[in-house]
Amino acid sequence: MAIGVPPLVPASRAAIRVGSAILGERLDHRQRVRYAAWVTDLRGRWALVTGATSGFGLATARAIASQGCHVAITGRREDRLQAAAGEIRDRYRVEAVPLRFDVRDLAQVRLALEGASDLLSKLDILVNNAGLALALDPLQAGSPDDWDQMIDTNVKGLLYASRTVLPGMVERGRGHVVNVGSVAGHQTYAGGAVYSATKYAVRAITDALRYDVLGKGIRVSNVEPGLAETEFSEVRFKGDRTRAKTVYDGLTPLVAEDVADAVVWCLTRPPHVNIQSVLIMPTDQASAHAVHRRTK
Ligand code: NDP
Ligand code: 8X3
Repeated sequence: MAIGVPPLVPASRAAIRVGSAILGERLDHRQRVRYAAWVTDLRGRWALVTGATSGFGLATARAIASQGCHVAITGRREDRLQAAAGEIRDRYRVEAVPLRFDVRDLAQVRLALEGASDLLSKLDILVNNAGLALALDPLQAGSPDDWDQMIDTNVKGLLYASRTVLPGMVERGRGHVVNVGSVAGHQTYAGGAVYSATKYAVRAITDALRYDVLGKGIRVSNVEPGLAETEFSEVRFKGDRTRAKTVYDGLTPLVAEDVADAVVWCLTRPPHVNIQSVLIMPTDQASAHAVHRRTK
């Protein structure tokens, strides 16, 4: 599905009724059959995307905004947040609210989200994307500080944002939580013990949340990419750009827009469809361990 393509809108009154009550709407069998091709309309809705100062988060915020959805975007880098919010407003003519906070700090998460006027009372979409990997050391030589940062960001940060946003969704009986997992949440690799553990945890939390909100009109998805060229490897190797580049040597990795496309696809399925998981890999990658690299 191409980003920015307007949704297919059946013209009947019944269709408009369905479309006006997206995300969590219950349809009878006849409606489900009739509107199997109906896509959820994001126009006028509100989404929160964490980690939107670069990579998947920024591309996802843009892609969601291109569908007419207002966005609240988060990250720690104020200059990037302001620039992204300004660009999204100008380009897509939607509201874009920059919220600077560290997802590792529950007090900051709550203060930012509860303090953003009536944001929590209107959020239909939460994309839990903020995250990182640090280093590729074997566990016996690993840095406990790196472990803390990965666990605190990828697992606890996701929990903090979800805990703050979900009560409003439950109250309204609708919503969609999209977590960003990884192929590393299915397979481990050398030097990836803790990063993998965090993404296995994301998968477990996503699956368990589906039970917690069952019957409450809330969809829960896990978008799980393989190798994608963003700032991810630069962060992993602590600013060493040369080493970061070697991760993608000789292969064609995913770009952030590929992942954003998958997120938008999950969000825009008909209301009765919950995409539980999308494992999205480069064609040059068969698994965490099998990558095809062309020699020069
Ligand atoms: P980037 O480094 O480009 O983006 C990471 C984003 O997370 C940034 O916006 C960053 O913002 C934010 N972030 C990191 N730490 C914190 C924090 N403590 N508080 C708030 N925001 C934070 O990487 P990607 O876009 O590639 O990564 C996004 C997600 O995708 C991560 O969860 C990653 O694990 C996952 N992933 C990445 C893959 C890849 O190959 N690239 C593959 C599979 C999954 P700021 O620095 O401004 O705070
Ligand atoms: C990021 C992809 O292969 O570095 O989640 O774990 S990988």
